[in-house]
Amino acid sequence: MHPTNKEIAHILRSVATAYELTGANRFRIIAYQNASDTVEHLTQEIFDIWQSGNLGRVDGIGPNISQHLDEYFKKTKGSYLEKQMTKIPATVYELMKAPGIGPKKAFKIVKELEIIHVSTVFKDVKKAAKKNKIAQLEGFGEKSQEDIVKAIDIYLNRQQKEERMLLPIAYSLSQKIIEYMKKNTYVGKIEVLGSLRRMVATIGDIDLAVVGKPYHSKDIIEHFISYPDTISVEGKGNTKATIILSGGKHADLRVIDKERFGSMLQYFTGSKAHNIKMREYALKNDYSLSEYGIKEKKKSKRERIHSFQSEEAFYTFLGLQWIPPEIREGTDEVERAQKGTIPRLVEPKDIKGDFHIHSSFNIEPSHDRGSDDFRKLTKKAEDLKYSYIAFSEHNPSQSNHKEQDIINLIKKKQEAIKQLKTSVTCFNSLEVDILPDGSLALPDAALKYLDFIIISIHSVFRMNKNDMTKRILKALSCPKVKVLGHPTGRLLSKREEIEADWTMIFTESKKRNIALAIDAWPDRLDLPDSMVRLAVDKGNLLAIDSDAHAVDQMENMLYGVSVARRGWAKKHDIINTNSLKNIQKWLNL
Ligand code: DGT
Ligand code: CA
Ligand code: CA
Ligand code: ZN
Repeated sequence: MHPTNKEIAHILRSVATAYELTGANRFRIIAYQNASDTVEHLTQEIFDIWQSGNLGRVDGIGPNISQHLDEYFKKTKGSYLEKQMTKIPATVYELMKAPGIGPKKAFKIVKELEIIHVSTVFKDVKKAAKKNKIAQLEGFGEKSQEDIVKAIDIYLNRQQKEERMLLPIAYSLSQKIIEYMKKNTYVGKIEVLGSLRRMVATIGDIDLAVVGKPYHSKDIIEHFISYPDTISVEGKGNTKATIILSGGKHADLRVIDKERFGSMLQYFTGSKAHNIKMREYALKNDYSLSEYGIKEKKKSKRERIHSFQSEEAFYTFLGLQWIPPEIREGTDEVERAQKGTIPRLVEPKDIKGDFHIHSSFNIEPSHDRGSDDFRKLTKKAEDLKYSYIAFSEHNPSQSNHKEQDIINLIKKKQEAIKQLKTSVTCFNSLEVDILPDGSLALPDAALKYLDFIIISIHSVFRMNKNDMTKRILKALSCPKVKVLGHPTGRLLSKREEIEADWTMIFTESKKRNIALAIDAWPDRLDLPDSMVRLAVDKGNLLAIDSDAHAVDQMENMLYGVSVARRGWAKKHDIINTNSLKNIQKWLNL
């Protein structure tokens, strides 16, 4: 059983906590906290990285921690990490999962109230609070007791949502299973179904369909349940099975013969809402739908089931245009397919550039820096056949620099970009913080050395709707702004969207020819798909940005394209499908 990124991140954070409570060196604590953050945000499994011998290459994990992880992965008895963790009761770590309950508070509560069972720690703390026992602890009080109960409720609520996987994690997991399944000679075509095929931002379980002869299906199912990462088999029939993988994720597999593959694919791709709309539509034409195909509801005794090899044939039979999986969400796609007005949605190959890449160039930024240099990033852009990219690091921190320092840094970056030898045009940009009052964290005098800027909110996410709207509108008024970065600020299952008047913001962005970002970072996917659709209907420009902080992350563009497709975006809605010439015009260069 392999430990997941979430588990490793938790262990590293726990060690940081143990250090903190035992009064260790501050840098040590920070190193473990950073390593935990890094692991949590990896788009690959840390275990896989370790297995391929590349642990040393992960930025944010130093040689020491890397060695301790190696020991841990090798399952050495009494490994360093485990030893450190056990210095503190396990209930402390568990309680700290609730937002705002820090190590010291957690430790005190657990110790004074003698809470020893990890599995019931939240229940026990809430019970104690009911009896007013926490308020009576030294350094606590009524208010902090209330806050603790609130924090626990938020955590428990969130936990349900967190059981879903982020799209890229589910996607790469499904690719691994597919690769494994192909080793069985009876396995024909294989496809993902369900939310994964529709490229939903978070995935509940993985659904797969395999083409196989009925008399081979037992063999195929046996092969599936022998998948190496299986911890248990939940259901096993002749043509389908469910396995539970380490980390508790489920995968479903169905076997079907070639002749009925299309109908099955359609049925289990969903969504449920789409299938309901389809059923209603079919009924009007006296058909009923099932996973096996389309049944004619004739008065005669002999019923006929039409089955389909391909999905296209299935939709065509019903007089419908084929509907891309990403928009099968039960909005108006069935009506549109009937009229034949489903548009050609934007595709990965339409993308000609990326405006949001964080390089390692030391602009002395306010937030995290990227880990790869201009050369590596441009090389990757060439591989992706891009025409242009923009280096958009976070703005230099304002507290540590005078205005002239900032200008000098930007000029220095501009020079460095000019020296690059590449066929890809590189723009000099920055991702500039929108401060709480709507001003930008960059002096006006610095703007003329930049080709354009992206503006984003990175702090003070909680604000009333009115003030937040004003804040963003004010920021949009700066003439160098060309992209509004990750507009809603959401982090999937971690942070809610900000509250703002999006109609006003979209109107203003449109007026100013500013693109709304679709940030492709795995736990952002921001704008969310439903808001993309609103923006598309309104005629707003959109920019699909990788927000890459490392070369490989430039490939996350794929997930941004999926969000765009789920929002019904066509090629011309997306600014970075344009030729370099059009882009230069848009940037007034
Ligand atoms: P998920 O797994 O929560 O991310 O979402 P889905 O859409 O993958 O849902 P899932 O795995 O429960 O089912 C896959 C698809 O199968 C679903 O989108 C619709 C289709 N389907 C058709 N009939 C049924 C049914 O009776 N029950 C369920 N659960 N799904 C059905
Ligand atoms: Ca599913
Ligand atoms: Ca399923
Ligand atoms: Zn950002």
